[in-house]
Amino acid sequence: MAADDLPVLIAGDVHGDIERLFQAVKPYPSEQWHTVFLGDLVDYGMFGVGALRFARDRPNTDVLLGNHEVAMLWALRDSSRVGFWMSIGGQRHDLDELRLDESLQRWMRERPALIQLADRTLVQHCGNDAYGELGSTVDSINDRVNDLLAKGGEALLWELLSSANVFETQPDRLDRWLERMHSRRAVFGHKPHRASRPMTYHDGKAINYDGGLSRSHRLYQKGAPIAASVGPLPP
Ligand SMILES: [Mn+2]
Repeated sequence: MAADDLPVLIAGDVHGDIERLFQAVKPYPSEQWHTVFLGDLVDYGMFGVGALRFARDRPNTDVLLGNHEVAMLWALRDSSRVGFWMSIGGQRHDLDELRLDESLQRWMRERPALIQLADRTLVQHCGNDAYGELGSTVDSINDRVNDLLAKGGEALLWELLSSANVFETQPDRLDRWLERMHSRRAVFGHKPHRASRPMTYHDGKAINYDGGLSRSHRLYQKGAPIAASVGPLPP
């Protein structure tokens, strides 16, 4: 957890591209920034577990759960899910690595699905209000998420965290969600936008930081700038 007085750096979906991640955070020393990862550090690229460990060990950093972390944990617990997980970019060597590291498994299962910053920014993986099916506050939703991951409830969590981004095109739904969560804007990743900077919608009430960082992602577009995925949160 980080001090509230640091400026906030948001890092969108990394998907195993640790080389571009290192490059992206280099201008932002960890002691000067509160870093928030939006989840989906794993899959597609070769260094998913490496990216998770890097994020875990970076000072002043929060890491949210993405649908890909849930799919990986599901595959870890239930081997019948390995094929599905590999079909969405899962790397078998990463699963083997995670299997050997129980403290990393525990840490993953304890991650929040969403957090609220001091300036009432709500930070989450997908741009969708499906989280609300799990509770009525940030804390109660995260408690339920952690409970599901502790007790074999990955199916429900996978479904919710895989929900399509809707805030870009449904401002009324975004407004209802923000009101319900007592927040002023939502920041998310999950689906690559095609802008050169994090993509802002509805007068800044919704911001997508998934700029398609990973060169291994099926939707990677050559030349996608790093600053589309990793950058300071505007005031
Ligand atoms: Mn993703």
